[in-house]
Amino acid sequence: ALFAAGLLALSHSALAITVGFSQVGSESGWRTAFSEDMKAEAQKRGIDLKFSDGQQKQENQIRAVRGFIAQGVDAIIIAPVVETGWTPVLREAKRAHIPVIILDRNIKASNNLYVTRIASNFEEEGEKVGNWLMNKTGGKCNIVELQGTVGATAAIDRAKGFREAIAKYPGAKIIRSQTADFTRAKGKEVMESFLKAEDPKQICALFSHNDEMALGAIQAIKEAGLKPGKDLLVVSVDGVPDYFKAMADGDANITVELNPHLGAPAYDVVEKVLKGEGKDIPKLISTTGDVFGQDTAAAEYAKRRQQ
Ligand code: GYE
Repeated sequence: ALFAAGLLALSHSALAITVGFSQVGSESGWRTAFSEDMKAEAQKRGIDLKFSDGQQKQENQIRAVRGFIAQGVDAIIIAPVVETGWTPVLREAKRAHIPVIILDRNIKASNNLYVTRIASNFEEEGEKVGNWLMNKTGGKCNIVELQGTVGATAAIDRAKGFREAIAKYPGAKIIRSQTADFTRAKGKEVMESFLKAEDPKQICALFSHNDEMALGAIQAIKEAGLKPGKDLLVVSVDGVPDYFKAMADGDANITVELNPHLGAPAYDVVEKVLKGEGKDIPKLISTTGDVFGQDTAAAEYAKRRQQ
């Protein structure tokens, strides 16, 4: 029986698909939800997942991908921190005949170096936030902006979409803008510096490129003796449970939801490609999320905290 069990384990591991996944890091609640989803979905499907956390450094990610190639994994998934600099390592994967799938942020590389990219439309998210804010303020608003990681698509495109939405309103101005690397700690720190550099009464709204930085900024706004969500509007992107709580408490105004459940669509692509059915997969599989506000925040928080 022991021998049979051993054989079974052997055949199982020999049959299992091995996937290497290079993740950006764990900078935000959205990111950790995404990592959890990748792990849970792999387990569900019996996929042997090799997970690597790049700690927001591209060189760590490139090293991880080279490691996956050396191990001879069946497929590689990359959630890239920044857009540029991927071509050499993607060429190495191609030479080793290992298919690569890109999740979330974009890369600047020839599209024959990867199968597909599965992502949300970040420009549209920025636009949705901008439209809501212009509607709310009648187009008159001094805005401070917390940007995401420099060189990351989520930062570049959210900034762009937001600017497009406010461009037609001469009374809307971005008076301060700085990166806080998508983290809560830096969000707090940079917001503190904004509040010192400007007369806080002159700031109408904070646009944060993600909820995590907004949550840090809310802390800073409170410590400065102001009411976030009232004295100063707070608008953001992601839809993490903590931010729904902040909206329910009146500390934040809106967010655009970003789906962290990328595991199922990503492994669907992997399985298709490995069966030789990858020919007609489009180069971009795109989704977009809805705007959520204070009215539904308590109910949404109750739903999401259990997940
Ligand atoms: O909004 C943020 C994260 O790349 C879209 O990265 C993603 C962003 C997300 O850490 O929370």
